[in-house]
Order: sequence, then structure tokens, then C-alpha cells
Amino acid sequence: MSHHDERTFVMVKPDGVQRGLIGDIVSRFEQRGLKLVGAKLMQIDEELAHDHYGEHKDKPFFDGLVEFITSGPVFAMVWEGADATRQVRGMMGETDPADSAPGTIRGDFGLDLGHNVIHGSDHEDEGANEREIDLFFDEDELVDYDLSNAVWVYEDA
Ligand code: IDP
Repeated sequence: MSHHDERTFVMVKPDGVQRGLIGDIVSRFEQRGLKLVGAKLMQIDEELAHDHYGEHKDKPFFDGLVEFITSGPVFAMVWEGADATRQVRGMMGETDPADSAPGTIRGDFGLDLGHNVIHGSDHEDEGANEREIDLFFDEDELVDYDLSNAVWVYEDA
């Protein structure tokens, strides 16, 4: 079962929450076969925004990014499954919705780089998924359970 238990951090950004896209986005990950192990609607404060986006602190768009991500609630989630981090990134599309293929979340719901609906841990940044889960969730907010449909999702479950 161990190769089915990779966890990744995902959040619907303030634009996605305000536009009523939480349900559709959650559905996509459910339908893919991933397992939801944590979720909460929350307000990001300045400190958390700086911790989360610290790698961009010297970029010209940093102040605008912090302002946007703290401008309203986000829906933070942890999803688990085989190759979850990379698979979620594929479902999200490119950073810029304008470059994202139809069928991806950003390609279906966005047009503007600064309002790109969703965040998911970078699969090319080793350990980013675990770091971001730790930043946003306490261990007791993550639920350990078996998903009954796993035997249909995975050949070897
Ligand atoms: P990612 O969200 O696809 O991982 P990153 O390069 O980590 O992309 O950038 C983080 C976020 O910063 C993006 O999702 C986007 O909202 C914002 N961002 C990135 N580049 C720009 C830019 O050039 N202008 C405005 N916002 C940007």
C-alpha cells in the first residue's frame, strides 16, 4: 500500500473560493481516485503568506501575491495517492492559465496569471509537499482512514 500514500498540499485560492469553485475542484480530485485526508476553510495572515511564498520574496510580484492570497479565505487540503504531487500539478495546468490546456483546472477556470485559482505543491521541489502540509496543518487535523474504492482505483490495493 505504501506507494499509494504520497501526500500533497493543495489550496483553492481566494479567487476560486469567491467564484464558487471549491466543489468542482474537490470533485476532480475525488474522481481521479485521490483520498482527501485534511481540509479547512481558512484566512491566511501576512506571516503565513510570507512563509508559504518566501521563495518569491525578491520578485516584483511578491507584494501583490501576498495581498491577493490574504484578501479572503482559501480552502486548504491534503490529498493522498500514488504520485499525488505530480498528478495534482498535471491536473492544475501551467502557472499561467493562459498557457494551460483545456481540461486542466487553470485552463478551464482562469485567464490571468495573478488569479490562477489553485495552488499545489511543486513536484520538482523535493519535500515541498511535506513542508507545505506541515505549514498549514497540525498532525491531528489529518485523518488516517481506508478509502473503500481504493481496490477499484489501484490494481494492487
Ligand atoms: P505555481 O503556483 O504554478 O507553483 P510559482 O512560480 O510557484 O507557480 O508562483 C507562485 C504564484 O505566484 C503563482 O501561482 C502566481 O499566482 C504568482 N505568480 C507567479 N509568477 C507571477 C508573475 O509573473 N506575475 C504575477 N504573479 C505571479
